[in-house]
Amino acid sequence: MSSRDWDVFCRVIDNYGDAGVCWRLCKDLASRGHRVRLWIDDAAPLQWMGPARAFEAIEVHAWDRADADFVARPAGVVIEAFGCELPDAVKARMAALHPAPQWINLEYLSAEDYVERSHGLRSPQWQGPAAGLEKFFFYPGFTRRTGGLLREPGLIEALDAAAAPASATAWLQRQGIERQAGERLVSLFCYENSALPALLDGLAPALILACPGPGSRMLRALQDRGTLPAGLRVHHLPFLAQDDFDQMLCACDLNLVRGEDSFVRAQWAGRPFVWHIYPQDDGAHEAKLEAFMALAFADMPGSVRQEWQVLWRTWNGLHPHSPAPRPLTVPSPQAAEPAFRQWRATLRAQPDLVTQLLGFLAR
Ligand code: TRH
Repeated sequence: MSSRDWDVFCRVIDNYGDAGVCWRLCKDLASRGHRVRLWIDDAAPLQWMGPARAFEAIEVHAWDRADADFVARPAGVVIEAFGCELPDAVKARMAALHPAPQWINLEYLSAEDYVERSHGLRSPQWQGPAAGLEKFFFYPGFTRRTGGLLREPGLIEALDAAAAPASATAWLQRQGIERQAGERLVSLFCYENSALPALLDGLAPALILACPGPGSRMLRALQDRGTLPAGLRVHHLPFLAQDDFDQMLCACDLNLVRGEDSFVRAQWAGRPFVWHIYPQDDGAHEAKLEAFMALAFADMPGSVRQEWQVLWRTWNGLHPHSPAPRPLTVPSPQAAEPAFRQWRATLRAQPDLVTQLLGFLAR
């Protein structure tokens, strides 16, 4: 596959998922020998997402310089991430070029039915600065008729090596984390979550690795008040580089993840996980959560499916398990591990997102 020129446009709506997904996409493309520019309105999180060497391979530009600085590259590819709406000047420069760059709108991830129907659809531009161009909708997803998931070459092998007990222990030691005998290791990355106290009641004995954010703040408040349930210890983490974040997911027995990118990486880690879906005001997240569970849990043994569905719904405050009963029953991660690994194997059998994107552009 010959290398290409890519321009990835990303606007950070809130949190870190928009930047996190785009940064992983850029790193994946660069690692396959492509030339990549990232236009982003808040590049600060990239500094901790790292690694530093990625900045040698990827040109990072300020979004608000795109009007002045963007030079369309013939036969290049422009990625408009998550419907971020390209600046007019960028569209005009694309339209003025022959051949024009290929234009892809990379969408948010969902397991809902509309994804298969909408993946690859064409959107001709009839008016405005992009008149005459067409863009295509590219939907990541979990099935063969979608654009797949970001999975850089060699990822699963690297994660399996990271999960080996000696590597996991060495990684924990490097972070200054000491696990005591018999403790479950649980990562926590979530939004504000009223079910957290109930979950904590059902988690002991455990060492919680708390990522920065609302979960960590709630735990600190409990610690300050001296009301952390017996048998729980907490290690508050700083922001980790994405590679370290992935390694942490591999080292844990149970991962509580959120949003889009950490949710995908938990699946690649192959450990039992619970997803805190990004809550939407109109409640659209409920159907999105159910669609994912319907797919991912379908082939799990009945008892595993049942227990984990209850936990996932309760963690997301969904009827009929809200408010969460205390203590919340946390099923055995060990018993569920084979089922989550099987789901990973199903996903792994599908081509990854960048491979699919390259195939789509070459069609
Ligand atoms: O930060 P998020 O809540 O982002 C969300 C989602 O993208 C959601 O779909 C979107 O609508 C909303 O933002 C606007 O969760 P997510 O997607 O897991 O992104 C977090 C990123 O940060 C991910 O790339 C992992 C990375 N990360 C690290 O690299 N190190 C860390 O220590 C932590 C806590 C996160």
